[in-house]
Amino acid sequence: MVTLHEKLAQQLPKIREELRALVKENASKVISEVTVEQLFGGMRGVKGLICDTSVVELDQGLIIRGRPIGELTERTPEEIFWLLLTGELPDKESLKSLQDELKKRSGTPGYVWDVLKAMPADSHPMAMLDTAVLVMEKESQFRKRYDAGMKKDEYWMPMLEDSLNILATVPEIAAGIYRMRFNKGPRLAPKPELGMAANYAYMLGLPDPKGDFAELMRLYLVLHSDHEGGNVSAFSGHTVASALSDMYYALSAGLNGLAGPLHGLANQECLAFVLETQKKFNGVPTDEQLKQFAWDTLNSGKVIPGYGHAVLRVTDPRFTAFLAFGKKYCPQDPVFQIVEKIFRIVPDVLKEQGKAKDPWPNVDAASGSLLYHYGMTEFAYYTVLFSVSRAMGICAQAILNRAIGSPIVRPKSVSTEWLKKAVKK
Ligand code: HAX
Repeated sequence: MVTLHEKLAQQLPKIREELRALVKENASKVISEVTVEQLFGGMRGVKGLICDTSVVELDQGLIIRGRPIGELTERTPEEIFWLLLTGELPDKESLKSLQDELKKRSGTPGYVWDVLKAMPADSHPMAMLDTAVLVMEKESQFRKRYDAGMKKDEYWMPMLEDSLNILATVPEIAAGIYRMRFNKGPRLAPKPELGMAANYAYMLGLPDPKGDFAELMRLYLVLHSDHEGGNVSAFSGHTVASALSDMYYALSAGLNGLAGPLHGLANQECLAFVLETQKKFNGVPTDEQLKQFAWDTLNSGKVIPGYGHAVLRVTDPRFTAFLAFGKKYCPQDPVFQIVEKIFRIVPDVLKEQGKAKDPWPNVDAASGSLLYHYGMTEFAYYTVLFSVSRAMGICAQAILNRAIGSPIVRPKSVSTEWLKKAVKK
């Protein structure tokens, strides 16, 4: 049995050595170039970052350390965190050691609740979560050790400490926000012995007589855990961490990006779209009705939430996993049936319109309908669930970036005047 700390301590020196040699031998080799379109297009497709936790292939979707996400859907979030960091799945004892670590670190500082209670009652749950993470910055081991003087090779260790402390408390904070923000009654004390997913499901306090909702939470936390390094939340987190800001600053920053409607907030918009469809047609629409509604939505200048992706060009395998869950657990639910029907109708409409490069569903197209089925009807909360999961990826990336001595991020910007001159040459 090895602990996560021991495993990384074994792996990292070799990885560092390999990377140093790789950079030294290939320092001036060109692997990407930037066109003017990319300059104005959110740097789409420009290869300018290293991320080893996961890759997103346009024809396959998320692959965590060489394993397609579709092969990981039976795993627990703790196993995924280990995999993200080490490239391997833990054996039983190692997994238990990680779960014990998280159990030991569970318990949210009282001042977090005081701060959350002081926020306006109609604050967005994401603003509450990001504030809670930031306010815990004073707990940072990285900052303490950095202030005391620490060798660069050791930076990853307190980053791991901070990450474990964060991952041990974030589900409790997130569940507390749900109960507080939506008047669900007092907070429920954590039961960390249940493991991350079932504990989170329990603390949310929704009725779950058969344990299906806990199962959905497990799947949800696995599927959203990481999505390589260039998406808004991962890249924001990475940029902030690169200034040697600690994990609390970096995670809060990353999650602020996740709160945007083109990124993590899309899941709340997706369900709103599905429910709007249901209301308009008084139930599940016919194929023709749905097709017309999709066109009306596009013609009014709106996007179809849950469809399209900056990288993917196939149905997101995470959507496929949620669809399979819905087919197993709630096939008769009309909201889920609308999600299935949208999947049958909308890609052809988007293809016919010809604007979206990817006409297929992304992860957000199905998840909301499943949460809704289990009684979580507060859409504004959905991105918090996403955040609890994505915290694993952002933390894992930050730990590894510290380990390989990632320098401060500082791409060069140019002015439009400069560009005008440059393209004339
Ligand atoms: N409906 C209608 N039009 C769409 C569309 C959709 N679902 N997806 C893309 N388009 C349009 C774009 O608005 C863009 O139009 P303009 O040229 O008029 O600006 C055009 O198609 C080309 O866009 P693209 O290159 O295919 O897509 P981008 O890489 O720019 O953006 C987005 C990717 C996911 C933001 C985009 O597809 C979108 O807005 N989808 C709907 C919102 C959504 O589902 N977001 C969640 C994404 C998953 C995620 O990150 N979760 O965290």
